[in-house]
Amino acid sequence: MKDAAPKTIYLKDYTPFGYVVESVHLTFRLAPTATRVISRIAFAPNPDASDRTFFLHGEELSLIWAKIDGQDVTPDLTDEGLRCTVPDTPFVWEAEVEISPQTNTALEGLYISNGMYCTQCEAEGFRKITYYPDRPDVMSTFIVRIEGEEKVKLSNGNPAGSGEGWAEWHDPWPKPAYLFALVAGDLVNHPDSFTTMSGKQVELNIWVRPGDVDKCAFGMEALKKSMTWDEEVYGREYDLDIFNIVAVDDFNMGAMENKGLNVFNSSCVLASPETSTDMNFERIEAIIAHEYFHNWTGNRITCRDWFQLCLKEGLTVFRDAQFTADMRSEPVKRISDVIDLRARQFPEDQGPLSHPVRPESFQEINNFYTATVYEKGAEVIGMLKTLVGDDAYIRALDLYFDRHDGQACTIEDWLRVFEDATGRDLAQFKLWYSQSGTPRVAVSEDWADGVYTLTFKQHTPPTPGQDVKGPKVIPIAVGLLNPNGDEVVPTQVLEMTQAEQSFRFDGLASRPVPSILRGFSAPVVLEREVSREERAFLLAHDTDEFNRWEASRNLARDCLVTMIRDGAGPDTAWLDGLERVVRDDTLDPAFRALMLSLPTQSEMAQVLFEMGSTPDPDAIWQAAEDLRGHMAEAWRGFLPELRASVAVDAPYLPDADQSGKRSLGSALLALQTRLDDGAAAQAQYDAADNMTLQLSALSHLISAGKGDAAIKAFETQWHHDRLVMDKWFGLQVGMAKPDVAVDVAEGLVEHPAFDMGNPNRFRAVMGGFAMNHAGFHRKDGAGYAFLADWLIRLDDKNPQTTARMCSVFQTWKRYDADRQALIRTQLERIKAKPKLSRDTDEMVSRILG
Ligand code: LYS
Repeated sequence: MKDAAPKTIYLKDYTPFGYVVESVHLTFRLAPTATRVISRIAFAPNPDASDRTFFLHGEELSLIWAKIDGQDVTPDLTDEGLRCTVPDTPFVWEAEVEISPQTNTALEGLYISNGMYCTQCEAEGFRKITYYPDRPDVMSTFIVRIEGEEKVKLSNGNPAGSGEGWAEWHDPWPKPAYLFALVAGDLVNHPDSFTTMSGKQVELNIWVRPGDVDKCAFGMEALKKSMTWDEEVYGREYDLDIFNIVAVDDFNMGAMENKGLNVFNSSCVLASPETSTDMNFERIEAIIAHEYFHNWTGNRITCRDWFQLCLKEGLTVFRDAQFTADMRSEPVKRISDVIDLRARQFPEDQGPLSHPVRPESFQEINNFYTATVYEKGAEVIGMLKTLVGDDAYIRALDLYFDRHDGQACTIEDWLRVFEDATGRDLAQFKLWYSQSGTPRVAVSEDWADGVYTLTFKQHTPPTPGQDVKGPKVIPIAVGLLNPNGDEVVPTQVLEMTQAEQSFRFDGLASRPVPSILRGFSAPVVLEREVSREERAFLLAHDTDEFNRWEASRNLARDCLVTMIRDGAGPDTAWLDGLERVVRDDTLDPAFRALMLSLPTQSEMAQVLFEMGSTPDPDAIWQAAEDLRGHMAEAWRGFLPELRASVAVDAPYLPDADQSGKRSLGSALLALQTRLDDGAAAQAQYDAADNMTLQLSALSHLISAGKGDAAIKAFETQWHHDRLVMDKWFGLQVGMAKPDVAVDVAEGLVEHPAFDMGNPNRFRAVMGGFAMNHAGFHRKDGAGYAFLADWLIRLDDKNPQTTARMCSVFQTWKRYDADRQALIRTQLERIKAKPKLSRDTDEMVSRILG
């Protein structure tokens, strides 16, 4: 809990710890409210450090005894740890502490979820397990002994013996404490094995509660594919005899890459066609890959301090995106990632929570597991790869693994391998790590005497703590089309380094149409006056799928803006162009489905705000409704037939091909539901034999106001399955009509299955509600008050999830003065809560600005 004044930690203050840890030996005597942890840690003075203060982190621990070299000592205890006088030669520290996993509702450290012991240590949870220098630059091998009656007892590394009531594990690879994990419970496994590229046999397991073992096969396949892919693409081999994955019901995030013992939110690993959607399958595949890839990018090479978080997360997101693109469709993955980046990272980067990819200060590091660190961090690596080229990228990565294996590194180390591998100076590129904010790139063009010139001007608006920013290196991928739609200049990457810069193209027969920022080659906002005709031309002819999609997206935005602001009708020329794409059966159905997805209401609010108008959530909602209604009417003649043409009549597979068809089918069904009062959706619901079809039908029925029967039937069918019920909770409030969304949310929290202690359930309702843009922003402020009530309630139990959920208020300055005042009242009410957690306090303070 918060001290008098929250402490800010700065990157510039980094100093190494005064001691190295040579080995760690831990014994756990498990008991729900009185687990004993006995530690024996060999320390030696660190020759690279000057400060010899011996401070060990420790929070919420009861110290039973402590010894140095076998002699009892009495350390000075504070709320944050202990200090002790120690010899100036190597010594052995021993201690016994007591902790209470049963009452640990923060889900950080050692806790109990559904009767099973598990841990979450990243970033700073290990200090809730025992006294330790809990910082990523302190690495050691670990021996762990677990004593308890639980059938299964797991920790990191390789098994090193077990007997009646005990098991021992030995992790030979030095690691920081944040990668420590322990799991114990009556679990069952889905086993398999993998032979690595050098012929080593690795035992693989997914551990779950009894009853879930039939939902592991897909995750296991994903794991084996990830292991093969990392060998083939990055030359990285697995390094232990065993790899365990455990599914846990109560978990604050998606998953965690603990060495040899990945712990997953059960929603991110358990899958079956009946209970999981295509999107769930794709996400599970990606998260399993992400955590597995961390074994090299994160574990073998870790971070020196938490400011370097993007070193492992940005890189690992980049790697898992490459993996998904290889397993599925590259353009579809790219477009989906950009949709996500704009929905989550852009608002963060352009609002009060804006921070650099490598932050320079924090109060609570858990608040920096953000879209900026992860997703913009990955974009930065994508740009680096674009700038140096594919071969040099691989050379740099090989050098990174050779040079830094076993080390705790920085962004400087990372950039230096690229400099050394390529001879390039990356000083200016490094601004991507230190400058916050989304750059805006204005484009103008000139055509004279057969020479076509593109001029770019870059500018990054001020963000908290950073008023003025210098120009960055921006790779801008450009292709040129002639007026017939033929590509006359294939994609080339223009390297922008100055505030303003021009690029010439000679020898063209006619004035070209440019396709700029192909593949979204940099995370910037492009500013260019483009006529509807030119966008429609690109929609029809661009060879770059991303920009083809982008052209339509921009037309959709323009169309919605004129509908909202000027009360105009829809842009029928765009809809004709869109119709041609949607009906073009030579195109991937998944791509066509993305073409049909309209900008979200929140995105439209941002668009309007940037144009200088105050967004009215109700008007935005109405315009989106009108547009969809118009599309349905205009396409009435071919909707059922087109939908039938993409129906899958083979047994269910969650692969790219089938899921693309279902996704297009669902987008078409959404429109059809507007014409037939839900008849087709109800028919799909009744016939569905997989969750994708069942849930898409349910969502269309709810948004048409015809969902009551299906909502009841769904509950009756699935009340026993917590992950499916999360969908049920989320969908009802997410798809509710705006005027009733608050009432729906209020009803759901009264449901006996609502459990605020379970992050998945809490997020299903509160996250689903906040996604209901017009419902959440209801004019009278009832939505804001409802959410604030629940954040205040959750804060005592689970600060991490509370703080994260506060970010739904980050865009508050977009809205009108009345709404801003209502939101401010709620933020101040949260801030005034007695004993507010450090996590929530930091978030609310930053949002208030
Ligand atoms: N490292 C984890 C990941 O794979 C997340 C840990 C979050 C800790 N608060 O992204």
